[in-house]
Amino acid sequence: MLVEPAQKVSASQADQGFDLIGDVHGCGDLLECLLERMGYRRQDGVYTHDSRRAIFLGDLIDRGPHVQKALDIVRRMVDAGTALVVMGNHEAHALKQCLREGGRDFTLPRVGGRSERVMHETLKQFERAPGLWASYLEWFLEMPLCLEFEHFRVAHACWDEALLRPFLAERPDGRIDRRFLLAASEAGSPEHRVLDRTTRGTQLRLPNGQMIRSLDGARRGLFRTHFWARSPQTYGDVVFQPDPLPPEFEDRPLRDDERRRLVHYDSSQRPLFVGHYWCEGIPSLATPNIACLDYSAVRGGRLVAYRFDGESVLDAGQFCWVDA
Ligand SMILES: [Mn+2]
Repeated sequence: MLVEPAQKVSASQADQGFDLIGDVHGCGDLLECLLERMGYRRQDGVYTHDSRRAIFLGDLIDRGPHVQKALDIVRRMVDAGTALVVMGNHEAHALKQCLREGGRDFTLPRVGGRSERVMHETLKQFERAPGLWASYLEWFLEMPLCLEFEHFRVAHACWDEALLRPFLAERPDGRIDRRFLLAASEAGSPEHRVLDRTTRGTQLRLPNGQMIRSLDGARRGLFRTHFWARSPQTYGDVVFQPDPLPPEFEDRPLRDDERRRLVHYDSSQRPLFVGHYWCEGIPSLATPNIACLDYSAVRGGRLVAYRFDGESVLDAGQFCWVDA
């Protein structure tokens, strides 16, 4: 797999543009349409562009009808060096559920909560190819948690410098391993903090056991928060998800302990690309240096890319997408 140590690109590679692609979630057909729209052509079974490379922001699997196809496209590209990929929370979840300690024991998890049901639907698509699923699990474990280039950064959900700097000092290629994964299954461990923060971002719990009914029918006591408000005062200043907060909570002041748990990615930092947040509508920039590329393709939204040419101020004209 082509991930350079410390994710540094050589001079020749730095001349290329990068096409950053949001959560695919098993929408293999849609992914083909997007790649073709951006000028990628299939050569010897691999989507290739003359002068650009793709970077997938994670969450290739789950929810969609063509998980195998999506994985096949992306793994071929990564193996051939025409794409890079970072791990999403869904790949991390699959690893935790299926990849047991000590090696090659791949097992179906029990059907439990909502995320297990989602994963079971994915595993059904591999019912006749358990060896193939096992090989993809091994591949998920090779995915770096983040990528850092001279002119931009990539993570599935959040770049928390305070956590990622020491992590990258220890693991310059951004990858984890079985030992790390096992340690990360213990809530509150340093490994858990890095994996959870990077693939799932920050969330806050609504007070008094209040629940949000989200668009997929689930009830949640947590809401997803973003990381670019300079001095957020209220829940409404940091909420980042399609499900609105109950109106009485929009103006609720953040407590000090809640504010301390939030992450801030400063506007002076190099551009950052994330997926994860189920955005809707016409793609737009979160800030001039942050773009979220998850536009809910698997829920009938759009599969979105940003065509990055090294600019330090992002440009909404660089979005490219296909409608689901
Ligand atoms: Mn996702």
